[in-house]
Amino acid sequence: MKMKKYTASTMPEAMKLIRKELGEEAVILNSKVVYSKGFLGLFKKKSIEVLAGMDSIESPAPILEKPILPQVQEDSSSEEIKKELEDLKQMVKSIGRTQSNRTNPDEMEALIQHLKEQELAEELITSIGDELFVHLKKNEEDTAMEAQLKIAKDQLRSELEVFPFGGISYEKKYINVLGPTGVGKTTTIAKMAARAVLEKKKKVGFITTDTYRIAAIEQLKTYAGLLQAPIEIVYNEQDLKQAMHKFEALDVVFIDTAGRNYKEVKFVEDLQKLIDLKENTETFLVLSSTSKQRDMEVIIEQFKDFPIQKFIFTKVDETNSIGSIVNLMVKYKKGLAYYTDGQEVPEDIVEASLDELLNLFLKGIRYERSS
Ligand SMILES: Nc1nc2c(ncn2[C@@H]2O[C@H](COP(=O)(O)OP(=O)(O)OP(=O)(O)O)[C@@H](O)[C@H]2O)c(=O)[nH]1
Ligand SMILES: [Mg+2]
Repeated sequence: MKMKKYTASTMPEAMKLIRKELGEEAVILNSKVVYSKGFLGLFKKKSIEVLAGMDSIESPAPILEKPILPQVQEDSSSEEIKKELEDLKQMVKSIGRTQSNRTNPDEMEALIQHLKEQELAEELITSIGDELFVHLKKNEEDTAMEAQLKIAKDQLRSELEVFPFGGISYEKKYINVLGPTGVGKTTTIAKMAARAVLEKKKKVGFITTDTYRIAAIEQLKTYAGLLQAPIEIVYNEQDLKQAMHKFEALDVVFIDTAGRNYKEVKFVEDLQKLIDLKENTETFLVLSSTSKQRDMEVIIEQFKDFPIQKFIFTKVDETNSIGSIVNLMVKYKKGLAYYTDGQEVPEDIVEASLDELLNLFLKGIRYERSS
């Protein structure tokens, strides 16, 4: 690939130069705004520096009198080379994006800073930064935060809209709630169950496999009692079968599990045997938004054999940075069912929607519920 740096006072001017020299097939590998020194720091002149590249294979081939290779062979090999070059081009582009070294206009710093404080993944910040950069170059007067927020929102929307949002579908009878110790599984079950009873008029029941601690059973019993819903404690497959039988007439059954043994692979395997995951079950993984992203990734890996449809993030009231919610959804291609924002049952739970998440994410530094 042939590469060359061009300097011009505007982007269109730079593009003109590039097209003239490298032709229509030239690709922009990087661009940045540079300021000339100026007299005593005054009268600084702004210009655009663009790094452009050109695949020599794509330039018009010289016309040969006699083809050197049979036509068919030439076609297939040049196709292969073209494809390789295309891959290479994409690679160069993606390197350029993540290691972006352009000088951002000052106007976008506040928003970029907010995204960093939210601990949004670097690639996502870069993709938003690219959009902001283009916008600010095109409309130099329109630096308003409102316009910038809209761009950031649209960019995040395009990353997230492919994933499912929203709570219990009520299409499956069993709601299997998994997650590490103390993230708020039992509390979140109580909140979801209260909504199912109060808002959806469903007949609910509870199964707990958390047989390690009396307190855990008592905790769920208290919530079940408040909702006048039955609860079954399950120690083995036989118990589970009986509980399922007893709960035949119910609409929704919440399955609570102990968090503390997820580190032990054997327990995860036992649990899988205990609960027939294929049959009529919706599975959520509960994570606390106060955890470190790296730790959450380890947990997600541990649960990779479970058919997790959506995440639930708890404790968003206890953190200032919720970028990890977005990062993990994108990284693991999962939806978002709910997030919870306090200890009060049943109030402190929000059914997730893409708009709600974007508002929450792009709001001021401190969390406040947007509705
Ligand atoms: N601030 C805040 N606290 C929460 C939230 N959700 C749960 N908690 C608290 O977190 C603590 C643990 O909640 P549990 O529901 O017992 O957690 P768990 O995942 O069932 O825990 P184990 O069963 O021990 O694995 C409790 O003190 C809850 O009140 C939330 O959204 N915000
Ligand atoms: Mg619990």
